[in-house]
Amino acid sequence: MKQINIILGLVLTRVRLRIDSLLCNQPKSWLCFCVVFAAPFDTEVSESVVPGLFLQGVLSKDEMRELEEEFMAFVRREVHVEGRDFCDMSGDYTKPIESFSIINIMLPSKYNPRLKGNIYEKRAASITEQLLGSDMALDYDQLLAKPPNKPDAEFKWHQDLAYWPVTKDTRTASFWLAIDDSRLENGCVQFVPGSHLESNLRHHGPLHGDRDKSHTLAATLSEDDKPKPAEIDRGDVTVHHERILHGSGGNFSSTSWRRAWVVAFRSQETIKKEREIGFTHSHNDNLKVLNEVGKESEVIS
Ligand SMILES: O=C(O)CCC(=O)C(=O)O
Ligand SMILES: [Fe+2]
Repeated sequence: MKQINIILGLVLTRVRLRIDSLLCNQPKSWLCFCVVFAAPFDTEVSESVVPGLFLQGVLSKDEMRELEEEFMAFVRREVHVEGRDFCDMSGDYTKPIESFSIINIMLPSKYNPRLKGNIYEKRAASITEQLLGSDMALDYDQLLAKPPNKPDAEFKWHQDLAYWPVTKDTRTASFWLAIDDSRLENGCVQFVPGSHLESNLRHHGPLHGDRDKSHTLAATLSEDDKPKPAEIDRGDVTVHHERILHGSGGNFSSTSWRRAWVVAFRSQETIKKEREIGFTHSHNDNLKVLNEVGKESEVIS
């Protein structure tokens, strides 16, 4: 039984994870996206609800209020975000900001350096170190917001690695922090269990035919794919693998936003390789670089 320590304010809370069978024989499947469930130390561990690592109450109510305030300053456009780093993941770059369905802000801590090393990032870094080792670092952060009444706020099915240049060391811990209770109705993320074990990435194509028109890539589900919704509460976190197939539906709620703060950790070596070729996770990166992503046949080593 592996235990993960999460420093919650001054209190050290131990989270006992059912990952004894996970950090096992297969180096790449450090998370088996089938039976993983985390619960506060004394709580009974039950069977899987989320096909990924699920950590409850990673941020306290007070911490969430502060993070939400920082988040909304971006949504209200009080923080300058350059060009395509403020975009709509469900539409193309010509869509007017007022009608965005998935407001996507890339690299918030680049645009607001005060966010660097915030409490969420620190906690996620500590969890990552315990899962994957000490050579990991923050590669990028991202804010995603679906306002209420946005049935078209669909984040297309994808594997994260298909969005990135493929490096020799692909290890990633992607943290998805729920700012709102996240449900099917408001467009929670859904994961396809087991898809991270496939030997090849699925085919992904640009949603609008051309990465200069929108950043979004899309894969299609096969009949055998059985997505599972990750319905988690405000302050909870999921951690996912770079090869797991995932996406999310529209926001059909008339009252609730569906907001998430993503921080992704990768090896320092991989981050260095990405930067060397000009890949920074900014949507303003050179198109030549963006057109080369997801090619497993051209591993950068
Ligand atoms: O928030 C979503 O709907 C998708 C998020 C996602 O793709 C990710 O965190 O990798
Ligand atoms: Fe993703």
